[in-house]
Amino acid sequence: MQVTDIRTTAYKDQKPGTSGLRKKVPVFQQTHYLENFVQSILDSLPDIQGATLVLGGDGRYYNLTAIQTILKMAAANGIGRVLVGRAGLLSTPAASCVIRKYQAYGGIVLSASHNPAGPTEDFGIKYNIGNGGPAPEKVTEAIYARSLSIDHYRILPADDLPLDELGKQQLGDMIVEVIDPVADYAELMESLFDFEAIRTLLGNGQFRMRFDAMHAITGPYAQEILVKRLGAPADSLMNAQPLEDFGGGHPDPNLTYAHELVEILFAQNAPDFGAASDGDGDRNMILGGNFFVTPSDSLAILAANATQVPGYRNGIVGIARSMPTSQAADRVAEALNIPCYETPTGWKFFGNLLDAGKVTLCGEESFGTGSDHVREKDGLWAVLFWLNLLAVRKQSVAEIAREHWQRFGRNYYSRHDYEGVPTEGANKLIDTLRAQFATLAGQTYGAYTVAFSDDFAYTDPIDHSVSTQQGIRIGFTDGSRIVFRLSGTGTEGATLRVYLERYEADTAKQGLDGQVALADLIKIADDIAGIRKHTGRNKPTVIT
Ligand code: G16
Repeated sequence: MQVTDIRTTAYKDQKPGTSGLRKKVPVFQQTHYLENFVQSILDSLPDIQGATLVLGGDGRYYNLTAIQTILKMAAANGIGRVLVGRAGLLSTPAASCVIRKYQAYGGIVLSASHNPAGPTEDFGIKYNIGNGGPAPEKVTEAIYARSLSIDHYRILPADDLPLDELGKQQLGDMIVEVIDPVADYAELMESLFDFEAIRTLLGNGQFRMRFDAMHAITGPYAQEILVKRLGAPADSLMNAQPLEDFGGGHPDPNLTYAHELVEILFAQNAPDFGAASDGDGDRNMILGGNFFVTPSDSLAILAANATQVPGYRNGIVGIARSMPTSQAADRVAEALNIPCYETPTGWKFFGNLLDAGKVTLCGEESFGTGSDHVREKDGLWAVLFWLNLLAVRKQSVAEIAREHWQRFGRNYYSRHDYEGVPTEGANKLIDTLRAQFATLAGQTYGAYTVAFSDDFAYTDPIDHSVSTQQGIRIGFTDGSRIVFRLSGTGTEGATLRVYLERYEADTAKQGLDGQVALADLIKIADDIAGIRKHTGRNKPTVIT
């Protein structure tokens, strides 16, 4: 079959954000837009002739169209073999698992994560390297640089391949192997957790759980693992049928967007355990009956209890958290006498630490938790970890969390998001903060005195690469913090994120509602940054 060389013109807006290139579907549907970016990826990778790539996505609208195009381009560019999930499906952690297990060169993952899906909603594409993790900045920068000068791409003029049956097919000189998207991942989970103990818990006739797949990718994974292998009743799963438009929902597992699950878990006679995952299966939210575990607390609790779970029985070597994530995990690391690393937002920053064996567990406030078992955050992994803990400790979610606070203190924590605000106002807000760096330290706001303010910068301890301007920190003398960042994953205007944290050691004062405990800091954030003025909003879109 003859490879076709197609002339194209570069687009100037293909700069990957926090996690790959995310745009509205109509943007991807522009002439050659997807092809330009795919060719830019392939052109940026050295020695790919004959290599094996993994390909799959979260099943959202445009997933299959993009998969067919990418297969034909991979064949035209000399890729030797592509492992593609059946029907083009692979959750993000499963893609990472498959890349690692089959020692693939890398993978292309199609997802806009938790962003809504459909003909006028979001689509995304990212490249993962051979360790199974998101490409580091030097790779994404090379891809972007290539996208600015690209003038042709290569594609094989072939019919679309059938992707619904497992097995091998030939596309030009390339082999396309359709794989079961769930099997390898399920096997990995079974190697990490005590499935027998969880099976006993789920089958004891008393324990009740709900898992909300939000009509996104984790439905089939939850069906296989929770229902088939662990014996959870079928009605433990909600919205388990993946849909191209995620049922019109916003599959972001937080208190606002997973409200159907939240209402069930906060009702009278609530189930014992509730969890949700996002569009591509890498995020998680953990709930107990009438109890919400913040992602920051979840990381700290998993770390403190890791040895109770088979996969981590020998202990953890270190923890990493993104800068805006609360410092709850730091306290656990200190008690365990292991290091805790603070990285910029973006799972890609954990890759080097995991590869170097410096950390075992990682987590982010943005509902991401994971470990060295793959190189992505992993929603169902976190759910299984919690179920394993509940099975072993024979306590409720709330009891485990409260005991944790008694031992380590409680880091009250909340994030306020202002979504889709005008970019100009958001940038002005950040500039206003930067302009105050020289004068903020020493200023007093009620009971709080500013100790420092800065732009977070990170030097990777392994490859020494430097990332600057990763969020504005305002630290107070009592250890409280306010952090301001503009999201790198949105596709409409700007999203301002305000992260608030206060530590409470006194066990008598640990039972407050988070928003109440943080009320003073919430006001101070507005006083210092002029949030209302610059965003034109008088309240956040999402509070987590
Ligand atoms: C991505 C990244 C995460 C990051 C999150 C939020 O998650 O992988 O590391 O914390 O975005 O980023 P931002 O605050 O820039 O919007 P996902 O689940 O969207 O791939």
